[in-house]
Amino acid sequence: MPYIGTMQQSLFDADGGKEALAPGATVLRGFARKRDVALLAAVEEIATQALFRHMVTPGGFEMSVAMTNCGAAGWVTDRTGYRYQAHDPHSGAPWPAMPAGFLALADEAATAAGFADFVPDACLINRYEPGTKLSLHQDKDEADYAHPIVSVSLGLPATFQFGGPKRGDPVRKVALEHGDVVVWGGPSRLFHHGVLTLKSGEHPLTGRRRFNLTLRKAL
Ligand code: MD3
Ligand code: FE
Repeated sequence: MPYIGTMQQSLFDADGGKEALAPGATVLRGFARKRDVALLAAVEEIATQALFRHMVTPGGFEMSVAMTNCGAAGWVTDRTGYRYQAHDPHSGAPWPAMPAGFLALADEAATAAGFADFVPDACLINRYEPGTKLSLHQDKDEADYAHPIVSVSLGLPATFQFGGPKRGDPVRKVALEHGDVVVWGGPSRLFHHGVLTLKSGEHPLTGRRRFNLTLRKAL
């Protein structure tokens, strides 16, 4: 077995394994767990420069999930629409740089799920508190859907829901816990998905919060 293959296998032995959710969609249970403290420290540092905020949808509703970004491009929404932009609209400054640890985790997870050479340029950071949710939607503001999306869950557990290419397609529920990583690509890249209302709880590293890092190649 080549060295890289052996290394991936040992990573799977150390964490919870790999589950196929749908064609192109893979859950890597516990894949980010051994880096949880460093990932959360990086989120905290990013949030000192680009504050978490509740953005407004084009329809005029304030999102219950608080968001910030790092990387060359950040996802934003306001009354004029959804888009990626290089500057934080709150401060006017460029988004904080993507930490090297985010890039490494994204590439390792994508590789483990069968997507080579994934180099994200955008990381949306979502912060959930009990009572908050993310309604069913598609991620379609990126330039090229051939790239996968890597999602990292930290803190309180959540129930993730995902459907299919059409809004009315049946929806499946998946429990996502601290350290779980999901890679979405190929046929499932444009599937509808969302997060059910977060239940209250207490996590030793994040308290009453869940963070989700969504690593994307947006530009
Ligand atoms: C399925 N975030 O920020 S990540 C989002 O947990 C978003 O905060 C959720 O959906 C969260 O847009 C879920 C999981 C995810 C991300 C992208 C997908 C699932 C996806 C793209 C296609 C299909
Ligand atoms: Fe999404």
